[in-house]
Amino acid sequence: MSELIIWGRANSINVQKVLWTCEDLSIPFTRINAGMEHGVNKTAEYLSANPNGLVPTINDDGYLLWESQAVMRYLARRGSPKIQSEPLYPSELKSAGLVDQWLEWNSTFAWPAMRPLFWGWVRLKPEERDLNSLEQSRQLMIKAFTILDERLSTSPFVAGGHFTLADIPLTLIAFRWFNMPIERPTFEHINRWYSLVSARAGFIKHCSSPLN
Ligand SMILES: N[C@@H](CCC(=O)N[C@@H](CS)C(=O)NCC(=O)O)C(=O)O
Repeated sequence: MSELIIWGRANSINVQKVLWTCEDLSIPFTRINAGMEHGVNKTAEYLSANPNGLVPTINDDGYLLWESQAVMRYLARRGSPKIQSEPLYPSELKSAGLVDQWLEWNSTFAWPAMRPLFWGWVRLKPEERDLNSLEQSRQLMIKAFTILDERLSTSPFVAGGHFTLADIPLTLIAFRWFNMPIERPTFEHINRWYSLVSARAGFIKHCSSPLN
């Protein structure tokens, strides 16, 4: 069986979700740069693997898959060479349902709330910034983090008592939140959780470089 291939630039939040998942599962991989300044993702070859022309895409011994959170679930179900006493994606129905709930919430609420703020501060030139849209995005993030903080006031991790896939995208959003020059209210429970999740090897190795 050949090594897992991950296409995607290392500074992409969606690629980082997959890299961190691999680290937690001890899955070896080769990453090929694609996207933005690296190109590749609009070539005919890439588009035949992922017609969206977005990253990440994986090739697992000929099996092609895209959509970062589908890839995370696939890898967690595919299993790990290491025994997992606290599975990233639990098989028990209700525990898995909670992981799915928060992953969906990340895709439909938290990341859409954060994206304009992130792009505005990190990827756009000062003269390109729309300050109203940045403020709207910051307010939506306060709403999202109020919901997350309430959840974390009664649950050690996002989907329950241990670290799961659901913690990964939300940690990446929190990292962006804490590293932009914005005004931030204090979220006590998010702070407690963030100090734990941001100390994990997968985050430190693949997700903690300065934002760019
Ligand atoms: N829903 C998709 C979104 C993928 C996506 O938007 N990827 C961005 C990077 S975070 C991308 O490919 N942008 C174009 C580029 O990098 O050239 C997923 O979760 O995989």
